[in-house]
Amino acid sequence: MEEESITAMNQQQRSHLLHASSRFSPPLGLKFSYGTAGFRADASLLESTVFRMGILAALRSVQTGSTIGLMITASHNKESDNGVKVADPSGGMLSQSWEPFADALSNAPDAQSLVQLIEFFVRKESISLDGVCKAEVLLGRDTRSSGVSLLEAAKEGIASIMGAKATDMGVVTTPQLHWMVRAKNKGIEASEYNYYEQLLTSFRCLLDYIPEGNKSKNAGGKVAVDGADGVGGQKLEKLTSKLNNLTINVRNCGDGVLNEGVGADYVQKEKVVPRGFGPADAGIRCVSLDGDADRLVYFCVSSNSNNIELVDGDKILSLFALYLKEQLGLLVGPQNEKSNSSYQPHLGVVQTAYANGASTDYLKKLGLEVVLTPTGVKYLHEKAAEYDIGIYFEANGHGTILFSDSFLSWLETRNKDLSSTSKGSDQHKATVRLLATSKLINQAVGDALSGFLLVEAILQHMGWTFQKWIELYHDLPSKQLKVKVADRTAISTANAETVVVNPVGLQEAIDSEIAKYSHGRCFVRPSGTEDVVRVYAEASTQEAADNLAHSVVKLVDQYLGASNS
Ligand code: NG1
Ligand code: ZN
Repeated sequence: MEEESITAMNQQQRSHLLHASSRFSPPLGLKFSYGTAGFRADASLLESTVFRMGILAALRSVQTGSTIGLMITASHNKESDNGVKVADPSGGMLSQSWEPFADALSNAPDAQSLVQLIEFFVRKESISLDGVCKAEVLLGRDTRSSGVSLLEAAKEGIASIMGAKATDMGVVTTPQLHWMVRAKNKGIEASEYNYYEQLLTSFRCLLDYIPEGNKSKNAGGKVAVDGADGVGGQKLEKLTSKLNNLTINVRNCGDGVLNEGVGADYVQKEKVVPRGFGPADAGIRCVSLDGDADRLVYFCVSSNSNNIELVDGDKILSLFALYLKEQLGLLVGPQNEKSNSSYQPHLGVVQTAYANGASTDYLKKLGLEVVLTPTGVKYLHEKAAEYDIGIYFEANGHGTILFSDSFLSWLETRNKDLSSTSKGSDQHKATVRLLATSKLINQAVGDALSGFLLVEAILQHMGWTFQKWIELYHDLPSKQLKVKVADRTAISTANAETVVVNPVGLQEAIDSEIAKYSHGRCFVRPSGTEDVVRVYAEASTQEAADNLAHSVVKLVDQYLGASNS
């Protein structure tokens, strides 16, 4: 039997990999899982996992013949945690078909079994490792101090695939790295400078195309931004002086502890002001980014307490949906109605079960198609990509707008035609605005910086005050709790996580609790990022939502044998 002829890895590569891997042993007794947002754990436990993800990223690059991204971040988690995730050639998340390989790699007990796993995988996927492969991985990290040594581990992982090149993009936001991967694979220069240029040019274009009547109404003004003491605030500061009519005051840029009492996750979950904000900010638009700047929420501070009015991902999505529906209406006539145009672009909205029920009602009343997917941006993203324009947001502020390639090329042609036949017409303006929106909003992942600029441009376009946006609809009171259980995988769900399938009987018990409340809605699901089961409840009053959530926590305890709650 000629072993060499059927193997996809030559001997030199095999011993190189074995040698490099022997320096990175995984911690004993731990099981890693790629989860909904890559691997996350205490940073001290992650060296071998990050090294192995370097290998995976390089292999993915060989297989696809494209540049791949590797980002070291634990987003909104505490500073002492870290994490790693991989970006595919489109800039989106790593293909789900590779996740089992990521899990297996990170859990291989030693160098020998790791190399065996890789050999088996490359043969199965017909990836040829002959020592001269071409692969490129763009690396990025957030501001966590542990990121420095983890980045070195990633570089060693990449270097263990002979011929693979690692390009360090430095400290960047997660969406910047995803944007760069996408840009690189489209032949655009993948620099931070280019990213800012694209954002600024498209933002200015949207301002130039504000309807005459709204130009002077509520234009620009003051915004205060909470940077979560992470990378986002630092990056936004590079833009502030270039944003003509906006006065942006960026706080929490890194002097305090990352994500501690600050950031989008804190503000959205606790519904109080972040550190550095208070009653003096009443009346102005306040924005909170998360630790790696892929999420944003707005909030309005109360003049006499630390309470806030939260403007979450659902309301950002609703603003975007309203604006895009208006532009499509100008372009091809109202959606869902007969029009003269032969082409009816399909606009869709994607949410999860965490979306406030009031937002879903509002969107449906607008006549929009709304679908729910399970939690995790990869699911929302995949669904949104099925539309000509797909808008997706999680309530926590992660989301973006995807424009299909076919719709964009149709728009380009339409724009060219209209600029020669009816320049300045409503139709022409709509094509310009839609094209600029597709460049401003990150096509790879949710991006707090580009989302922020789009919100600001749309508010000016509409001539709206912050208050007017807040009052678009009124959120139903809600409560989120988490339950520590012995084994969260004992819960399985269906219908976009709205129904518990296992353990049998739990859903019926939840249903009879819900029935006691007006506007009651409640669901439970195992978290993909923490070892807990999450409980979400909604009802017509805060007290009722709290009670419903607490009684369902007790049911979860009962059915799953909680370790504590
Ligand atoms: P899990 O832990 O699976 O609930 C959380 C968020 C998700 C998503 C991921 C990744 C909630 C309820 N869940 O997932 O929406 O953002 O983290 O960061 O906010
Ligand atoms: Zn994040």
